[in-house]
Amino acid sequence: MAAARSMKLDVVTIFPRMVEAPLAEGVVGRAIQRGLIDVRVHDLRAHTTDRHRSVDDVPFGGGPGMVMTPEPLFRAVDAIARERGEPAAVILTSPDGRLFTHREAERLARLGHVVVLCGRYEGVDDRVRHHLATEELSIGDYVLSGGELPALVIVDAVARLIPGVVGDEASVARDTFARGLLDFPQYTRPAAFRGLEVPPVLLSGHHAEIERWRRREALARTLETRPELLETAALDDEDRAWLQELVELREKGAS
Ligand code: 4GX
Repeated sequence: MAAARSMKLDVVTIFPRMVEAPLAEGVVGRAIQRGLIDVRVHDLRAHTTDRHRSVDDVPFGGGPGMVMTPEPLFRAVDAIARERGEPAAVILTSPDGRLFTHREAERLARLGHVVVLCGRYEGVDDRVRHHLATEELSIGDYVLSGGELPALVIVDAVARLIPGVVGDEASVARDTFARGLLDFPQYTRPAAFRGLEVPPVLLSGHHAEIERWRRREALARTLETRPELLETAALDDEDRAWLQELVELREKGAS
């Protein structure tokens, strides 16, 4: 059988060290060492042509702040395409993008080669958005000082979905957003800690009961903190009956 070609990821940034250091640690660091993912970080300034290596300029029409200039970004992607092959997607990280979700991570993990452009300053020249980026993604509704953390978030979430990156495939499939529900509570030893005891069912050895308890806890947590997830989660009749019970209990408690 042909060896699986590892997923290629390229990150373009004016702060390469800010991206490189986190990538060297943990699950992602190990995946890179093992050749399961091939991540390169590119210094945008290496693709400038002027004496000052500038990557930004004042906005046409006036206004505060600076805008990332198109030339270095286009040149960086051209160089990546030459050295690494044509990417399947060029992502611009920006608060104006579509929300990056687990579903988006699953889609990107199937692409084979993805470039992430880290925006800085007030943003990028709109010709980058229209003619270089193939998509624009936001990691959430808050304002960061640059696209480097979003790029790391995207690389991390995508890397975990590449076969072999996370040791236990079953645990990836069981993850919160893969299942559509929040996680059930986890405990480890000791069984009693400063007088706080682990739920007895977990020590009972009754696997069916443990599964039922976990399912119920996951449903209760989801109802409490992320009720909108229940609209799209796969629920059976027993789940619905338990949720109904929780809602009734809550109504009694409130009155
Ligand atoms: N999820 N930021 C990007 C500059 C910028 C603005 C517009 C391109 C277009 C963010 C987020 C985020 C702050 C990174 C503004 N670049 N990115 N930067 N939230 O807040 O992705």
